Amino acid sequence: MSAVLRCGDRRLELTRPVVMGVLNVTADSFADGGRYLDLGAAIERAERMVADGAAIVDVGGESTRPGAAPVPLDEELRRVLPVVRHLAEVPVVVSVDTSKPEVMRAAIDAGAGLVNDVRALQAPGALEAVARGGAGICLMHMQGEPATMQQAPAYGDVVTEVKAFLEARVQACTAAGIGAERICVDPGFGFGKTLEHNLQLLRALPQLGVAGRPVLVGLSRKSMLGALIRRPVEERLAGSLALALWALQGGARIIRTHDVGPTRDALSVWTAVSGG
Ligand code: 7PJ
Repeated sequence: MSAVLRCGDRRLELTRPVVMGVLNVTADSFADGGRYLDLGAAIERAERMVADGAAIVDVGGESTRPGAAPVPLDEELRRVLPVVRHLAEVPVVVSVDTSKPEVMRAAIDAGAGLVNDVRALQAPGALEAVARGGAGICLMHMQGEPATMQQAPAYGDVVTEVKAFLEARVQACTAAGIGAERICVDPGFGFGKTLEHNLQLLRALPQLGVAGRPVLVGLSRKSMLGALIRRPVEERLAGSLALALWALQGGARIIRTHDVGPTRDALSVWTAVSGG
């Protein structure tokens, strides 16, 4: 597996795993909706995550949780751009969590080094926006759309299908001029998946680094943990850390989390034990 992810003019060294901190500038995200709509609060939160050891801060203006309402373009730009602009001055890779090519372009111009797209650049114009902007890209698998994806997820073989999708999207990217060194992939836990699908993907993580690209996982506080440990969102940290360690053992190199400090600690311990 390649140990570098190119993010615009920054290189993310992945010989050791890194943390991506989640910053939702939204009204309705399930874990922290409404808390960071104010610019000052968002920036304070981001700087805390950097101080706690985040290598990437993922700024999102539209919630993708099951059933969430779509956000108009203007509103998404208004939420995301000031935060991206501010963080561009901070030594961290700024990621923009969006599926809209206009938001990708504007965020890259404002200093974002990575695009995190739960629709894997399938919107018209999205491949071109990233290709031209020079940013890195996280390609995530999702079955269906957020509004309905958890109603009846179904696969023949979830691992084969997720892997084939990610391979096809890596190919689409390279064909559009996005160099492989700019790409990471993500099986998309909870995005059109039952608990059993998520568990199968976790067991198969070593196979999911398609084209030798680094694997990013988002497991933090997710409802699969609710199902496993029967605890509300605010009480899923220990479960999230257990999944993060499992994912590292399976080869994941970027851990997306709401809890940067504790996750960074878990990664540091894992890295020391694994001989890194
Ligand atoms: C993910 C994401 C994920 C990537 C969300 C939440 C729900 N992006 N955006 N991977 N999940 N790449 O924050 O738990 O798993 S939204």
